[in-house]
Amino acid sequence: MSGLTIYGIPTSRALRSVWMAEELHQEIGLAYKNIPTHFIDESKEPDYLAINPNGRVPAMDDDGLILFESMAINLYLARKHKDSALSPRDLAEDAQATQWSFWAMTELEPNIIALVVRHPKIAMSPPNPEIEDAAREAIERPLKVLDAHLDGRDWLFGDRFTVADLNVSAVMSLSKFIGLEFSAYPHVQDWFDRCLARPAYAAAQNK
Ligand SMILES: N[C@@H](CCC(=O)N[C@@H](CS)C(=O)NCC(=O)O)C(=O)O
Repeated sequence: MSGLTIYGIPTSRALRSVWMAEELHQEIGLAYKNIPTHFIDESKEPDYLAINPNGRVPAMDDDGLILFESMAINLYLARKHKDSALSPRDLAEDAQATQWSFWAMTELEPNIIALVVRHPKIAMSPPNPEIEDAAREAIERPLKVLDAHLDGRDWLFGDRFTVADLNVSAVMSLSKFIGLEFSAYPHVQDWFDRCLARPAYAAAQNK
């Protein structure tokens, strides 16, 4: 397919990549299309499986380059569009963007998801107080690390909102589904609010 296409409905992890594409659209005029593929059924259709054989969203087609994994898609788009403020400016920034993206996916996401899927509002898995308590405890360490890192900083690195801020806050935004707060971590909460106040985040949600 020509141009940039992001597959996936915004009420899913696809929001991360739609948000990234929307940031680039608003900042540098990048044109993109969002095909709102649902993750339950549409992602299992043969046409979609040919794009992402995992049957999950998001996926991306950029002039024939096909990628899955939200963080990989966003890092690729940031690296490609060097004229964007979200793009890493040098190898050191690129390494930090990779670090924080991997960190969000390994330290935070599994534990936030463990809480989201068992929350009565979502109820995708049966409640399990033992797993939920362990997940709540497990996010304390990374949140303390993030809070200390953000003490005296507005953004994860540099003087601007970058793909790293987007990737980490987008992973954390799963918490919105269940009203999970970060107010015990004041620097995290302020930064998280700053990230989610981005007009592109609102626009991506309304796709
Ligand atoms: N690690 C992947 C996870 C993608 C993922 O699990 N997406 C969910 C929607 S939030 C999905 O497509 N689930 C459908 C399924 O597992 O069958 C990413 O970040 O892109």
